[in-house]
Amino acid sequence: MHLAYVALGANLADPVVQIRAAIQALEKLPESRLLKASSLYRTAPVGIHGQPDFINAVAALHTRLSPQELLTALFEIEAAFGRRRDFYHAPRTLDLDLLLYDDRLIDSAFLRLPHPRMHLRAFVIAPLLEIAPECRIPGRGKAAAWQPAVSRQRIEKLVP
Ligand code: PH2
Ligand code: MG
Ligand code: MG
Repeated sequence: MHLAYVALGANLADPVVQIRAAIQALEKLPESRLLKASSLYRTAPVGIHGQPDFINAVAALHTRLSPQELLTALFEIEAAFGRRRDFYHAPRTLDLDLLLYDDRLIDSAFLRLPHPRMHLRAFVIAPLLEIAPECRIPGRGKAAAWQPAVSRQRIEKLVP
């Protein structure tokens, strides 16, 4: 079994409903088991302007899928949720990003691990630390050490 972390994000079409449904979809991934899902967070868009706030969360899974198989399965869930890729950083019904897979480092055209920007995003670091406070990001040290770097990004935990 391998340990993987997935980031969930949405900012279109009732994003709270989308993210809750996406967590249920992760429970049904083949050869995998959902271990934990973080709270939902309302977050200011990072690196994009003039878009609605996002709802974000992070999930931990055990999986027998390879990183590439897992990413392909995540793309299939995005497509099932009506994800369109009209332009780079277009608003989305659902974005599923593979953050970490064991301590693997991968740099291919299809997949980069760890996710290259995860340590710079409060919308990843805060939910990740909620479910995995001791988490380490290969090549970047403890995830908790990046909290100060992202502390100016607006993020609010939703009460369930
Ligand atoms: N995703 C991005 C770019 N910016 N900002 C927030 N708050 N949440 C996201 O999920 C997000 C983003 C690219 O996928
Ligand atoms: Mg993304
Ligand atoms: Mg993505």
